[in-house]
Amino acid sequence: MTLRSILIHPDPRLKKVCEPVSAVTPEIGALAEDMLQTMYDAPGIGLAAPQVGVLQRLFVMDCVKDDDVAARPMVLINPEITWTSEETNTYEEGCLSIPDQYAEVTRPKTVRMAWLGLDGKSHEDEFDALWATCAQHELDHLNGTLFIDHLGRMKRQMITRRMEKLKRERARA
Ligand code: K2U
Ligand code: ZN
Repeated sequence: MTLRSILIHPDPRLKKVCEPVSAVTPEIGALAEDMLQTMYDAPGIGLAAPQVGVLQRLFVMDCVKDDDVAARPMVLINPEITWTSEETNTYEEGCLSIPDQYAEVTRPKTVRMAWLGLDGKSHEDEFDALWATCAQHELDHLNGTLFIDHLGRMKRQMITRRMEKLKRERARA
């Protein structure tokens, strides 16, 4: 297991539409394990492959936040939304690629998703509340969309300028 570096916006790799995973190989399994450990270390409740520089369609998530509840790490390969609720939910989102910036994003409250598991089998399940928000946030990443792309232009530009400043400061350090 290796902790991976997380790309920081703006980065062209975060704006690319990722390629489907062609086969669930041991390398994909190792990448998923690295992504889960990188996510827990951040800490975060989701992480998409392009955030660690791998432009393939997979993400990990574990939205269990209560330490007294067993963790529920999930690996979703080639995920697709198969249904969304009419009802929406507004959540103050953040992103590990846009550190310390938060803004409200409205998304469907419940989604059904289909994906390929590390077991090579097809799965389909329904996600609600924070799980639904996280899954949609991660799927956005696979399509080169960041949560700031759901904001107005001024707010998006302000956050992008802050990240450009952060990256300049990190480069000098
Ligand atoms: O993709 C990522 O950058 C990880 C995201 C996932 C996420 C964003 C917004 C809402 C839900 C999930 C986060 O940075 S993980 C950090 C976090 C932790 C608890 C609640 C919200 C965000
Ligand atoms: Zn994110």
